[in-house]
Amino acid sequence: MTAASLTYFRGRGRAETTRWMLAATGVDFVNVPIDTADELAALRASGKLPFDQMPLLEIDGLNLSQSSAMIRYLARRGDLYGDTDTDAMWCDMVAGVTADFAETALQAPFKPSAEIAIADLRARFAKFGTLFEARIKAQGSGFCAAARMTFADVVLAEALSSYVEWCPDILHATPRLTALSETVTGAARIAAYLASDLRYPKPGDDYVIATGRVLQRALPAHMPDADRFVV
Ligand SMILES: N[C@@H](CCC(=O)N[C@@H](CS)C(=O)NCC(=O)O)C(=O)O
Repeated sequence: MTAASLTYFRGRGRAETTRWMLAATGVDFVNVPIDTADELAALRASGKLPFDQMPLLEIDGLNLSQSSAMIRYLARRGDLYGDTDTDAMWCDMVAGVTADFAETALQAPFKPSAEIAIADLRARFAKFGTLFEARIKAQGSGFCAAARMTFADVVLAEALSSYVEWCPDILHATPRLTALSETVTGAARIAAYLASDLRYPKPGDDYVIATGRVLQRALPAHMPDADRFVV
């Protein structure tokens, strides 16, 4: 029996940290893709979206909104929030800055060119990469928030995976980040997720166009007929 379902565009986006956390905590799930404005309207009419936004995570009889709430719910449920209040505080701090850091990767496919996206990612990594490295060193466990893996490591590794997809050499001077990333992506459940059909590919123009079609909003200005879905 499926334990959870995750409703979102047919792609990674703001649902991807939740997918990694579902995998990390051993929850079977299905992706429920929303491909059209009518499907989104029906979802909104269902009353399952308290703030009208996707992603939607259905689990344990609950309808969860906000990816930050999803990852924390799963962290508590799956014992990935550390062991002490101090661990939890570090989890929240690192997960918070990781969300800021990840935003550049989320925006990358919407940029006018790969060169611009890569320049943005490199600039963002130049700001945060050594700070993450220092945090892992200070923690002393090889992880970023506690003596064992937490959800902060999972979401950090998820963000790094996107940076590496765009900039394969970007971790070359940050050995602790590299090791953390390898530990998380090598964990059996996450490795199985990444190799599965549940894992969507690196987002490209098709994904950007799909988000515009579903949300009926303008595409990035560099795209032809950018207002094609605006009603
Ligand atoms: N902070 C939220 C952002 C959710 C969000 O912006 N979702 C977009 C799609 S990626 C959406 O549903 N937009 C439609 C709307 O806001 O009405 C999260 O991480 O879950």
